[in-house]
Amino acid sequence: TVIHERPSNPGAGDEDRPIGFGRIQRKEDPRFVRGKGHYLDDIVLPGMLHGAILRAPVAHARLVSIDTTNALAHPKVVTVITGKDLLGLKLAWAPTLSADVQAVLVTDKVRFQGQEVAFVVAEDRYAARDALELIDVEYDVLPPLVDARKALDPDAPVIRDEIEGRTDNRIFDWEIGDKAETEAVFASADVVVSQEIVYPRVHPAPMETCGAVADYEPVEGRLTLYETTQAPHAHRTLYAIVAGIPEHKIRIVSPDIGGGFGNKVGIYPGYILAVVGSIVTGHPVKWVEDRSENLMSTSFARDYIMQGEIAATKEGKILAVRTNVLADHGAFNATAQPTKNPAGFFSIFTGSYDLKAAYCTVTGVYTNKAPGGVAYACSFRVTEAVYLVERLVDILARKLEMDPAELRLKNFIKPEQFPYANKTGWIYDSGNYEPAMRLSMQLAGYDELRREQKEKRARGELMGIGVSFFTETVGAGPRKHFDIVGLGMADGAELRVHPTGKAVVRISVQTQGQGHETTFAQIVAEELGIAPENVDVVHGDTDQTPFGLGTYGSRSTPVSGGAVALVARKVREKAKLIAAAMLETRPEDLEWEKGRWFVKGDPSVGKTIAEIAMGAHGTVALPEGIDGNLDAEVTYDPPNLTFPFGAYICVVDVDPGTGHVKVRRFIAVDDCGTRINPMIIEGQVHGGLTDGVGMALMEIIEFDEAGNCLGGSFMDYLIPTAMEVPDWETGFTVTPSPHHPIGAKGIGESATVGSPPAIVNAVVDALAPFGVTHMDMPCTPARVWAAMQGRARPP
Ligand code: MCN
Ligand code: CUN
Repeated sequence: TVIHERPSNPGAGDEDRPIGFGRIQRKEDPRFVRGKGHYLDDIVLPGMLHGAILRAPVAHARLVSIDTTNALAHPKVVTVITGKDLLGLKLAWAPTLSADVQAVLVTDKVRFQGQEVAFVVAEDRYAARDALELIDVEYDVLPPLVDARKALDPDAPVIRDEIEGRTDNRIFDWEIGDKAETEAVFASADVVVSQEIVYPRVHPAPMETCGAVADYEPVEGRLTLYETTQAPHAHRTLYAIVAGIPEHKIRIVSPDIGGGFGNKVGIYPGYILAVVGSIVTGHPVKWVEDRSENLMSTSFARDYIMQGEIAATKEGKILAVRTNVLADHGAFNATAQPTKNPAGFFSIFTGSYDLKAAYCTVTGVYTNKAPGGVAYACSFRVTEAVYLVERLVDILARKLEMDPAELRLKNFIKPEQFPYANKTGWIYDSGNYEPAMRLSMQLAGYDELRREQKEKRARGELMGIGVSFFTETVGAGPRKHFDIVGLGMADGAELRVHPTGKAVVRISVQTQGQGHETTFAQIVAEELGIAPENVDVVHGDTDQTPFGLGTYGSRSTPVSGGAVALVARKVREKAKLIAAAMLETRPEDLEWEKGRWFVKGDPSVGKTIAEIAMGAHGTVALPEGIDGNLDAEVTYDPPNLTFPFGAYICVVDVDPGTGHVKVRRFIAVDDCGTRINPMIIEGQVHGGLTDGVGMALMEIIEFDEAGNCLGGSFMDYLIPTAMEVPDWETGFTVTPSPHHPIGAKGIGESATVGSPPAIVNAVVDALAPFGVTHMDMPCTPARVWAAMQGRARPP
């Protein structure tokens, strides 16, 4: 492990322009900062029509009738599609990514507020929206189920009564770990603490909402679908299966994406409706949702009610963790996650500690809420896992009257224990936790902060210091263990080096702001020794890129990054053979230096990659079996996931009069193994920390008793701005992944995973004088104030 302290925000004007890894400015930014990005809504096709969705005003209701006569009479309306029409096309229900089905348009019953009821196609967006009000729908309102805790009550309304034989709202029961062993450890432990910990429903709320432009060409039967998607290839295969259009006649194009955060993994009814609209009208159809539609109907995140318990010796040796989880999946099980993992990667709730036992059960239930569940930089629910264990460790520290940082240091998995097999079946690839924790404490001035806190407490001021330490599991596959609807999680890469030595690399993952056009070029640059600006990265078009499963769970660098490194190495080896032919020598007599093969012992005689590329395409007599190009392709199936980690410290001040929490400082030390572009990594961390402030202090999607969504606009669903966040203080350690081709681990979700517990731990620490040991997110002024009065909730 190498330990660095790099000041955060080193500023622009960084002159460092390495060939390969390093802090280079993003290649995509010139187009974004000049307003030349090309987003979905920028797409305009000749003859294009516009779609709008009529949505249910209630959460649970029998559909009695729909009358579209008046809407159809609108002069600009071309067609109106209802659930009945889709039944005729066998498209009323579509498979979800979790082996359930979801209604594309309501045919029988409304199951959440905002659900899709009818689709209007008109000449322009305004007419389409106006016509929605001309549709008459009669509903027979039913009692809604909004409290997941009541979902399994015998008298609960059965939400999915369209499924034959279904009499309750249970989706799945899942368990992992050794129950008996864990019970035994708990029974013999000196100290056990328990706490109900709720991770509320939140929403990724990307800046760009979801949308699609469908262009069906009937003569050849070709569908071109422009979509806001994080996984173009997986989508194409699913459309082929669902719509029966041959896969080779479907082209998915994912243009510039204005943020995804997991919101753009699934297939939404609107996408399918745009396709149906195009087939029915013979015109391209654009559908773009508005902000409320995005917040109310697309993939939410979390909604886990966790009963947690932690067992330890009285000296503070943590022995075991156990938890029962009630998972609210909404009206359809549409979470985007590997088939074998109904609770995602939640089973990493064992955290960064060397436990004797661990056990968990997760029960998934239907409620009258929007579907989704795996989104918002969650690393497949590592967010919930880390929040659970890091809150429990803090509660334990309080009980034992130990410093929370010391308690963590005492229990970390030791460097010599890696690769470490935890109690729920993960093999942590590499880690060195103590130096990261010590570095964060040093950057924070931890002891000094504790002294300051003591003085302030004596004066009645409320200052809190929160610590969290996390280990993530990111980068699924291998394909033998992980699939999405049967598609194994591996990714392809194709690399072409053109005659003049300029390269194009084609990848199957999708950038939504993470800077792949820069970092993937840097991987090729590092391996081939050519400048990153001479490598173009192509993604987001199934006609232009090799098959692969797409971007989520921070898998791009771990999987696709591995593919890109390996394809570049393949090109380098091919270049060696061609160079040998050009130099009339044997390949084994050549040696590599960045960018060039040369003759051992005679460095002046050699060929650069550009010269070799020209040779390959030229008239040089090529060795047997070598084609006349400098191209290669690979599909990379990773042997394991990668396990990045980090140590976070948060300092808050709480206003004793109002309960307002101010995040004064935040120190984040991350370890994502080999760092490709430190500037991009810092950007990812800054963004994720900001997410954390949002979730810990502001964001929540709640429902009233009637099932009305209370977070359907940015007036109600508060997201943080620069005003609510401090200047982030970052540091890092480097513990490479032993199995990844370049030693890199994912970083895209680390800060979102690691920061909420640090912030909540800080708030609870600030409220210690009131005897508060836990409070649920978001720690809004009203809730903090209530906690200070000894109440669980504001009145
Ligand atoms: N990187 C690096 N060195 C490493 C690891 C990563 O330089 N050791 C770089 C990568 O090359 C890439 C970026 O950091 O440019 C993020 O890489 P990675 O961790 O592989 O994550 P992904 O690219 O797969 O991005 C997905 C992740 C997820 S799942 C969510 S959710 C999220 C996140 O990224 N959504 C984002 N960060 C986001 N950032 C932006 N701007 N927008 C989103 O929608
Ligand atoms: Cu869980 S959000 Mo990201 O994995 O796309």
